[in-house]
Amino acid sequence: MSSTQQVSLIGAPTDVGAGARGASMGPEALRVAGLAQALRSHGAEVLDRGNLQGPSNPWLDPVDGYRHLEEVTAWNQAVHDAVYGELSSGRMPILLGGDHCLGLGSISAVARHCRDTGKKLRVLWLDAHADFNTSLLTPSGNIHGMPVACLCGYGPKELVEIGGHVPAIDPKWVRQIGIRSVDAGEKRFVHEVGLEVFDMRYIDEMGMRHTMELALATMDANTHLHVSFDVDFLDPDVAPGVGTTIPGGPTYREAQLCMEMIADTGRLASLDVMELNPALDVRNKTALVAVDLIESLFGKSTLMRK
Ligand code: B3U
Ligand code: MN
Ligand code: MN
Repeated sequence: MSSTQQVSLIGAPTDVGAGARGASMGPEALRVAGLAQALRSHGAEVLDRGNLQGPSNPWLDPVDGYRHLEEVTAWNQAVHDAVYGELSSGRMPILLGGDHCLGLGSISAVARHCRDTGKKLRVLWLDAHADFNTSLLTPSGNIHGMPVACLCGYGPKELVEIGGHVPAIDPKWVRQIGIRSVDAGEKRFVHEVGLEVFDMRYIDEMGMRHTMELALATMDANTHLHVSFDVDFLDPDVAPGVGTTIPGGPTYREAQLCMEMIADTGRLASLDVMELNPALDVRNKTALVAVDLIESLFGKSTLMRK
């Protein structure tokens, strides 16, 4: 790393896009687990910007295929503005979720910044889910199952327009890793759009090393790498504190390798840490694992490397 990383932590304490309550406590659990100190120990200069504010969770049924669309829009607008502001002042935003609907606000801001600066964008979506539902395909109406589709231009006007450019991103810029729960209609749509997905079957057969080599290929010095880390990416044995645990995820070691290989590129420029649900966690174990993995993302390595 040539110069000191200037990192800004942005808390987004909401669960308006989720089907379970509790991700609203995620930012504080990550702070309690020592995220800022851990980043500083790897040479980053860290500012904690505190928490964004937005509407409370009304806990209502979906309307026309969307649950809490108005509240989700308000939170995503706040996230977009905060992330865009940090990037504009040359800092690296780390969004502390909050549920994954906020990946829309975060990545639409990153995409806008890349348009401003002429950078190429690569998005790594680490998740058990593809998050590629639409109002017609969703089984739940929960918008945390829709952010990738919205970013690619498939979603309600108020959401797809948040970054000021529709679509915010091209599906070709995305690599999904760890996927193992996709709804039937969503699956067809993922294929139709041509999203590049490295699902658990692929990781089982080819290994995490080969998977990451492909997911990180064809980046260059002009690439902005964004990682959207849904904590349910991890196997529930390692990370029980999430709203939707899906068995059969990456082990602790596989996840470490994934993070280390991202760090090795030196291109990481923004990050989301999403869906941590302290109400379902065990003694903050999942937050501690997330912090540990983020340390690897910031260059913590064993003696073999440096
Ligand atoms: N695909 C399901 C479940 C889901 C998506 N993301 C999460 N859960 N965390 C849905 O409701 O869209
Ligand atoms: Mn997700
Ligand atoms: Mn997920």
